[in-house]
Formats: sequence, C-alpha cells, structure tokens
Amino acid sequence: MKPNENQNQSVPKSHPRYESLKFRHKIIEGMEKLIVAEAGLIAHGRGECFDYILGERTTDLAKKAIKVAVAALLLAEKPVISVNGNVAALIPEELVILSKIVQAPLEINLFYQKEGRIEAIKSVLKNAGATEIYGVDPNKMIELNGLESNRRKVELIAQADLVMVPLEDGDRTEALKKLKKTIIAVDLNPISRTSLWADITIVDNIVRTIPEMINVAKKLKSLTKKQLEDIFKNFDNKKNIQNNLTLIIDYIKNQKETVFDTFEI
Ligand code: PTJ
Repeated sequence: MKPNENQNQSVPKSHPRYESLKFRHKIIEGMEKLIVAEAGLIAHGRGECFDYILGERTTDLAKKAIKVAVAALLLAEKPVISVNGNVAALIPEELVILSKIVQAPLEINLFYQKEGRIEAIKSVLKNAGATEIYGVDPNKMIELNGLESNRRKVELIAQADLVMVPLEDGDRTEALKKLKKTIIAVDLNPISRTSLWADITIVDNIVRTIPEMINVAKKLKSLTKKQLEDIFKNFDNKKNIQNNLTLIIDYIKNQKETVFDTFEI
C-alpha cells in the first residue's frame, strides 16, 4: 500500500472493531499529512487502552462532566478551545461546530514543533468550516511563564478565563491553572497530570465527547446565567476522578466474571 493511500478503505464496515480502526487510520493519515506528531500515534494507543477498560462508551460520569463543561463554556467571558494534531485529525468538523455554538475560538497549540504542522492543521480546520483560527501567526504569540515546552507560545489563551484542553500534557495544564484559568480537560486517562490538574475532567474519547458537547450546548444555550451557574457550582472534580477509577475497577471485575459468557470457540 502506498503511504498516502486511504487505509480506512481496506477495513470492511462489518469488521467488529470498525469504529476503532476508522479513527486509528485517521491518526495515521493525519501523521502522513503532518497534522499529527509521530508521538501522537503513541498517545492515541494509550487512549485506546483506557477506552477499552472504560467499556468504549460515554459513561454517565462523562455525561455529567460534559454538561458541567458546556455550562462553564457558556458562562465564560473569554473561553478558548486549544487544538492539537490528534484532535484536528480525529474530529475537525465537530470541533468547529462546537466552537461556533459556545463561541469559544479555536487556537492551535502544539507540543511538537515541526515545520509545516501549523499550516497543515490550519488547512484541515479551514476545510472543516473554521473562519477564525488563532495560534498561527508567530508575531501575535506571547510566552507563558513557568513553561519550557513549545506549548508556552500562546495567543488568545494568554487572556482567556477558561481553556478547554483536549489530549493535553500535564505541564501546560499546571501552568494554566497557576494563571487562575478554569480548565476543561478531555482525557481517557483519569490519572494523567492533566486530568488531576483540571477543574472539569471529561474521561471519555474525544471522538464521542465533542458530538455529545454539541448536543448538550444546543440544549443549554437557552438557559439563564443562574441556571448555568447552578449546573457548574457543585461539581467536585476530585470526586469525579475517584468515581471514574471505581468505574474502571468495577468494569474489569465484571469482565473477569462475564467475558467468556458469549465467547464460543
Ligand atoms: O499535536 P501535538 O504536538 O500538540 O501533540 C499532541 C500529543 C497528544 C501527542 C501530546 O499532547 C502528548 O504527547 O500527549 P500525552 O502526554 O501522550 O497525553 C495525551 C493523553 O490523551 C493521554 O492521557 C491519553 O490517554 C489521552 N488520549 C489519547 N487519545 C485520546 C485521549 N483522550 C481522549 N480521547 C482520545 N481519543
């Protein structure tokens, strides 16, 4: 197979793991087009592993965190959605729709700097319908204090009161928290440093989370400020993380008991 050939076409829709393979191939194609960093493949595999032990579904806990996150986005004065290579490759159209509904601009922010990557991501977002994309002009960038990685270079994020960071590394989440910003993380690993530092951690696969956020945003958009605050105010992220860990333990225990029930050789 040639490197740029769409490998997804070779996976039959009837394949029991079609959905998972479809997104895996989007990541591979994204890497070939410079959208995804090489390390993005490894990050995706780590995510897949956690998704497995959460049952590959958006759990009730994730749904609750999604509702709180959408309320927080609608309440924020200067929200920004941070976009990296994996997210741009997996769900660009949905990202643009969410950004428009909650009026949170998209800012490209990459951990791995490589010539051509920002342009490649900008192009995928534009093709998905984005009209304004931030984080692309080096002259408009400033550097965040207390951070050495490439993620320190930000544009709107510097002034944002809330930043949504899907598939982030822990260092910048920590730096953004120290700048008193509200952080929404989407991370399948409930005990990653990002998950622990965030104010609202959605433990779910980004490919399911963003469409669900769009549905919830359509419903919450008509609520009053007071009603949105009521959704947001009693959320306890520590409890959320602990409950997600309990969910994983229970899921594995249940698998241990039942996994062979329908497995016939
Ligand atoms: O495009 P860049 O240069 O900004 O780089 C992006 C990656 C993702 C490569 C970079 O931020 C990175 O190395 O991230 P980490 O430290 O591997 O963390 C990524 C986290 O996202 C891990 O905890 C994974 O479990 C999680 N993850 C991976 N895929 C998904 C996911 N969470 C939700 N949905 C996914 N599809």
